[in-house]
Amino acid sequence: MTSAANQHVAIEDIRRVAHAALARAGCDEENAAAVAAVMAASDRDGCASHGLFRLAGYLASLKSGKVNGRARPTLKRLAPGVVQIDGHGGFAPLAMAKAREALEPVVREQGIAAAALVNVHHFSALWLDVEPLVEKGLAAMCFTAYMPAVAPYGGRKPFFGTNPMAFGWPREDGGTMIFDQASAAMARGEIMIAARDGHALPPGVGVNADGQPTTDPAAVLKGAQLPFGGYKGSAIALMVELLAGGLIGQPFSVEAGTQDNKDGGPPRGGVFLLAMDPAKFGDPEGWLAHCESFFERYMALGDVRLPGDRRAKNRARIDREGTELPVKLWEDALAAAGG
Ligand code: NDP
Ligand code: PYC
Repeated sequence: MTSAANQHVAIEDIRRVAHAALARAGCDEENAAAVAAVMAASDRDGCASHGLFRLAGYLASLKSGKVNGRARPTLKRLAPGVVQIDGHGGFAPLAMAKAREALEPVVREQGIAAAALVNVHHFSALWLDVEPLVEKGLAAMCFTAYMPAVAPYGGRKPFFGTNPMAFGWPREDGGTMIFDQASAAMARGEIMIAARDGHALPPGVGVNADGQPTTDPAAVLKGAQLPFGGYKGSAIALMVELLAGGLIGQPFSVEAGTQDNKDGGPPRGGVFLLAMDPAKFGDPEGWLAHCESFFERYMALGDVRLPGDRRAKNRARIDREGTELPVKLWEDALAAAGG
């Protein structure tokens, strides 16, 4: 049912309007198509925090000149199993596509390979980055840093980015198991939506500017987010900084925050993508059936589900039925697209 403040919109219309708005703000056709596709896919899978909600940030970064909407990523082989994709200051989706294309044959031959994406602006959900590889039977992991948003365990001031990681495992018949999670207790986009909609946060998501625990999303956005799971999530956030920053010669979140012009869009930084061919790790004939039997035993536990199952269910339904967007969000997008 459509609520008074919401508008029912088809996913194809989200993609089309986002594409037109990006093109109008300076993206060339290829970049506009790639970025619009990731926003539409997020709304399609029920991840509003990385869907059309992000259009304003993408447009702001084009308008401020921080991001080059016409950038063409280039590729360099750094080592037999390592490719570097330079995004030349563009949004990440085209560079991600080039990275996956370059990695696949190397992984099939060597069993494992990694891509270092540099000078990109990443603003999307990460399952989209690994899913095309996982659908082709490869396991893949992806990591990126952000700007200071999360206090390390024991601290009270932002230092880590929200630092997401995705891990994807291939299932039979081209299926996937993909988890994709911020190392913050909650993605910043979810907190921004809670602030917009006037919802309180669950306890443990963040602290205010004085370092005091709060469930007020606006206060957390001015204060600091907390890692998930205390010191364990804090350690994951630390690892993401080192993989997506230190390892590949890209800024840590604290550095990206200093360099960023604060236009509301994504900072410039790196993405680390690792892919593996399970058929090359010692059980070439048996790994798939072995893992499927593991998933069967997991599901037989009863009150459990696999990560990604909610998205998969959303995808089938929202693709068919469309989604609800706040009227203002949709009207702003239409206006940005030229009406
Ligand atoms: P969530 O906490 O909503 O979900 C994290 C993962 O846990 C998902 O894979 C989800 O699967 C799974 N999950 C949730 N509930 C269960 C359950 N009951 N049983 C099993 N698995 C479960 O995500 P976050 O808020 O941490 O992140 C949201 C998005 O924000 C991500 O897509 C992330 O990539 C993006 N992000 C992007 C950043 C960037 O810099 N580009 C920075 C930070 C976040 P399912 O989806 O099926 O529910
Ligand atoms: O939701 O934390 C977030 C986020 C940061 C960059 C893109 N999304």
